[in-house]
Amino acid sequence: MATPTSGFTGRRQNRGANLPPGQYLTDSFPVMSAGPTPHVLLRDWSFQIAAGPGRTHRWSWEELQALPQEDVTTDIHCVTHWSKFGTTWRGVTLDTLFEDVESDAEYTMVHSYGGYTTNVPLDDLLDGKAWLVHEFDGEPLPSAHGGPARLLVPHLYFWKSAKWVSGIRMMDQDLPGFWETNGYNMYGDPWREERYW
Ligand SMILES: Nc1nc2c(c(=O)[nH]1)N[C@H]1C(S)=C(S)[C@@H](COP(=O)(O)O)O[C@H]1N2
Ligand SMILES: [Mo]
Repeated sequence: MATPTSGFTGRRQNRGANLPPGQYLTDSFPVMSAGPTPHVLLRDWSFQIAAGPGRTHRWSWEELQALPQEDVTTDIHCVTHWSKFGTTWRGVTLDTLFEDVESDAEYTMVHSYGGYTTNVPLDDLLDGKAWLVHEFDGEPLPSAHGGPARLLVPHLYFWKSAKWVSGIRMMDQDLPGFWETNGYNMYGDPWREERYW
């Protein structure tokens, strides 16, 4: 099983090797939002995976909390060139949420409260590569950073980690989300500097 910790410990001596090209390191945590912060009451909150007609999987806040939780320590990389090392989160791996989802679709659109969208290939959400997180640094995730819950896909640029996430829709073809429509890369690998197209 893949470890939820992406190896922060022991790499500190060689910080440069963990910094993707064109990035600089910051200890602060910038807030990057394309619009106003939506506020969702926990009793109204739900997360759904839409795999097709009649195949929608939905979790309430209580149901999410009842699932196995993982602590994740990972580096994050924003397309605006800042990177932050060793961020700590708590949440549910997408592998758990996709366990009972049956679909042949290879692409997904991630949706947020407030209307933000971003496209991510299904493979990039599975096998220990993505989480639905609701804690940062041992505290409930602040709303500015996507609380009550956001997606965390740390191996891609951080715009793929949708804040205030509301659900995932399976797609047969790769369609652009909000930033991708506005010139950002369809995939967004920081190690290949896939910033724009
Ligand atoms: N819903 C939503 N999610 C979003 C964004 C946004 O504007 N709306 N911005 C993205 C971008 S460009 C980045 S870099 C990160 C920023 O997350 P942060 O504000 O916690 O640093 O969130 C991503 N997720
Ligand atoms: Mo970003």
